[in-house]
Parts: sequence; structure tokens; C-alpha cells
Amino acid sequence: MEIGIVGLPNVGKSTLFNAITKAGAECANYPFCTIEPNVGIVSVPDERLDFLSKIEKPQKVIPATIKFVDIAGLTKGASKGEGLGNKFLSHIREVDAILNVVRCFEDSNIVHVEGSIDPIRDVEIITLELILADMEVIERRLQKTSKLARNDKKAAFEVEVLEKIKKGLDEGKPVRALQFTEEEKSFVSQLMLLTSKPVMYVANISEEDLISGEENQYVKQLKEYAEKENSQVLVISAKIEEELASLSDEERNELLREYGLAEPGLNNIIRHGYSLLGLITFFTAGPKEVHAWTIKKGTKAPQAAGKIHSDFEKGFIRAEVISYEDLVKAGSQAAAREMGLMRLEGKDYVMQDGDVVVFRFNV
Ligand SMILES: Nc1nc2c(ncn2[C@@H]2O[C@H](COP(=O)(O)OP(=O)(O)O)[C@@H](O)[C@H]2O)c(=O)[nH]1
Ligand SMILES: [Mg+2]
Repeated sequence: MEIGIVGLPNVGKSTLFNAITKAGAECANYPFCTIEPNVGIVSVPDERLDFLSKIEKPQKVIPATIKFVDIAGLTKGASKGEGLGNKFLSHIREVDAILNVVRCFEDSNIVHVEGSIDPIRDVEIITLELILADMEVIERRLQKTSKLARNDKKAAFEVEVLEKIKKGLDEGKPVRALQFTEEEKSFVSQLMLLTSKPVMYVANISEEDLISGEENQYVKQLKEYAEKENSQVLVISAKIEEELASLSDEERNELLREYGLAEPGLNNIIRHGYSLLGLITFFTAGPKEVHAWTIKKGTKAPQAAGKIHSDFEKGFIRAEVISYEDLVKAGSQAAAREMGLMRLEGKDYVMQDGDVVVFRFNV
């Protein structure tokens, strides 16, 4: 699962990406890797791991991770192949969610491609390019499918859905804003449309505004806009994040205190990104290893077990589950069992975020 960082040129995408990769490099517990210069993996900050480590004193702690991709090259006309247009679009097709960085800082030394700071205009330029790219896909598909639709029920159904999407795109609506039945949804997901991906906005503000804590007009505008489409806005200063990420723990804490921040804004982005992807975490915890495992919301116990090992899924008998809250209450897994806080769950159990699990299986 990966998140693509998009936005107009000079809004702070790479600055934010550098902060992410530096933070990744800092994390001793996870073997950080830069797969390609624009792809970074970072661990998901999770205080539950700290608690589990405290009670289990494991040899190893393995956090959940998330992949970010810095996608350069989106400008007006990208859908027509201008700039890095087509390359950009193929990169974005591969990601599971989009983080749209929006410039909300003034700095006369840094050129804005559109000549002024205007978050809504910027967001709309990007959305429009994605809509145009989707439109092309839909029209091509319509041409092919409508030929078959007369004698083929499935094709006729697909044409109906394609027409519905086309109408939405024509009205400037991203596919994620349209309503579909379950049956339609499964067809729509096959189309890999750019505007069907979940989106979150990052307002990149100046260091001064971040430190003063006052919301500038650009952020206000962006929040109002995002609220209408049920999207989230996270406010950061990419410059400060980059600086924070390059410091030692001690220096970082000192600087955070000085700025009056509880934690780096990056942590917030990573956590929100994780949930934007529809992911939750379950844990296995013992003296050898405390491990955060990533699953899709709605995953059942046997498939969750299969994340650990395919034998766990094949030979699944049951899951012994303690919720994280119950574990905190009890203080240890043994105490939770004694207090009757451990549940036995079968193959239809839907895993919950924070479950601490032992899987029983035979092979
Ligand atoms: N003053 C200020 N400059 C920033 C901030 N974020 C990024 N920049 C600068 O803006 C320029 C473009 O940033 P970059 O991250 O390369 O933008 P990208 O084109 O979106 O990847 C660089 O010179 C950054 O140092 C910020 O929060 N404040
Ligand atoms: Mg860049």
C-alpha cells in the first residue's frame, strides 16, 4: 500500500518527502530503505507499541510501515502529456491514496507556477488534470464496451456505469464523490481511475505561521473547501519537518518544546495516511518480538493470521484476542487471561484495530 505525494511545482512536496525519508532513516527498529530516489518507507508512530514493549521487553520491535512516493511533474496540461504529464499519470495510477500538498506559505524567493498563492485554484488545477485523464480512460472504454452491449448483459451493465461516471466527470466531480451500488463498486475499482482514490490535503505553511499557531487565510480557505468534500486537511511546515527529521531525539524534543509542538507534524500525516488507506493494526506480542501487523479494515481472523504465515491461515483453529484497552487495564497478557478479558474467536471474526492476538492452528 502506498501514498503518492502530489501537488503543483514548488509547493514543498520534496521537502516533505525528504522529512519522511530522514525520519525513516532515523528509526533504528525498521530497516529503512529507499527503493528508488522518490520512494521511501517509514514506520507508523504508534504509542501502543511502546506499551507492549514495556510489558514484554522483547528482543525485537517491528512497527507497521507505510510507503510514500514523491510524484513530480503535475502542472496544467499534464493530462495532455505536457511537462512530465504522462509519466506523472502512470505513477499516480499505481498508488492507493493521494496526499495533495498545497502551498499556503508566502515567499517571494520561491516562484509559484501560477503567479500567486491560491490554494483552491491549485487544488482545482490538480483535480481537473486527474478528471481529464479519467475521462480519456472512460471514453475509450465506452467505445469498446458499447459495441458489445446489445447482446451482452454484462457489457450493458458496464456501459451504464461508465455513462454514470462520464456524467459525473463532465460535471467536474471526482469519481470518489459519486455514489455506487456494491455491484457497481467492484466494476469501478477495476477501472483504476485516478479520481477514485482517497485524498487528503496537506497545507504547507511558513515557519512563522506554524510557530505563532495562528491559522492563515489560505489554510482557512482550504479547510472550508475540503470540508465540502469530506476530505481532511493537515497543517504542517515542510521546512520545519525537514529540520526536525534531521535532528537527534534529544535535539528534536528541545526544538519541539521551543516551537510549542507536541510532536512532529509528520507523525500526524503518517497516521492519517494509514487510516486513509483503510488500514488497521493488530499486534502479536511476546518476549521474542512485538510486532504490528497491517491489515485492511474488515479482514477476518484467518486472513489476518495468513499475514504472519500462510500455514496459520490454512490450519486456522481459533484466535485468542485481547483488546488493547483490556490489556492496558490488566497490565499483562497473563493477567488479562486470568481476569477473563481474553476472547476466543473463530474464522468469521472481523479483526479490530488494536487486537493483541495469539493464533492457534495446526498443519
Ligand atoms: N519558506 C518556505 N519555503 C519552503 C517551504 N516548504 C518548501 N519550501 C521551499 O520551496 C522550494 C520548493 O520546495 P520543494 O519541496 O522542492 O517543492 P516541490 O516542487 O513541490 O517538490 C524549496 O526551495 C523549499 O525549500 C516552507 O514551508 N516555507
Ligand atoms: Mg519536487
